[in-house]
Amino acid sequence: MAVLKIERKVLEKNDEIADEIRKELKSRKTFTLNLVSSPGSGKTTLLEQTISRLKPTHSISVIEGDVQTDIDAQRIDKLGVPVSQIVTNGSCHLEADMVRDAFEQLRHVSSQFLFIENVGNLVCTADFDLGEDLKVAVLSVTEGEEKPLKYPAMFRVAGVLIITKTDLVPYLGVSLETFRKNALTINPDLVVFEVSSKTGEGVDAWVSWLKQQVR
Ligand SMILES: Nc1nc2c(ncn2[C@@H]2O[C@H](COP(=O)(O)OP(=O)(O)OP(=O)(O)O)[C@@H](O)[C@H]2O)c(=O)[nH]1
Ligand SMILES: [Mg+2]
Repeated sequence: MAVLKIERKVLEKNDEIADEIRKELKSRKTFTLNLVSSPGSGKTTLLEQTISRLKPTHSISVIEGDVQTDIDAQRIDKLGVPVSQIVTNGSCHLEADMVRDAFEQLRHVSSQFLFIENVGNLVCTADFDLGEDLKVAVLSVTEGEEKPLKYPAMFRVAGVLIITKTDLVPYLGVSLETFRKNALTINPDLVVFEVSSKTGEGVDAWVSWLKQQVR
């Protein structure tokens, strides 16, 4: 029982900090998205594609979360947008206090979009509010159609689902319709996009949806 109480306390503290972050970002009119997925589903590649399309018209900053290395932050830095890397040193998810610290480094820039790329993990990232407006679940077609049913938490808390690597569908014998149906079974309110960051197919639809959110 003591364990349960401590866990609740950790989450309560996290939510308090997340609310502070949300208030600050709201006052800055920054639309904040928290990208959650299993490792390697294509978050950074999607961000690269998204940023290159959004950057001509919108201001953007990025917080990268990884267990080790700043490889993803380096990839984003090449696109010329402000980026701050959180290295969790083992923790499998970002927590609000880490985001608050990373945000301090970006405080001098005001941006219309803040993308937070969470640590690749399909389970515990769902539990932690980071002060975002929206969680975006990213699921690649190589992970299997049944994943939303087996790992429902992430799909339940997300507002958007992006199914990635659609260029690989012909090689895998999977059905995009089944991915979509399984995800909507868990959360019928999900806004679903299907994209290939390799061919660019579907990325424009996602980017125009993003632009509408800040209009
Ligand atoms: N064929 C194909 N490959 C992709 C696509 N998107 C990403 N990849 C590849 O998938 C691999 C992982 O992509 P990343 O964008 O690094 O994935 P990630 O989710 O950021 O990974 P972590 O941050 O480690 O969790 C890379 O080899 C990408 O080139 C896609 O749309 N199609
Ligand atoms: Mg990444």
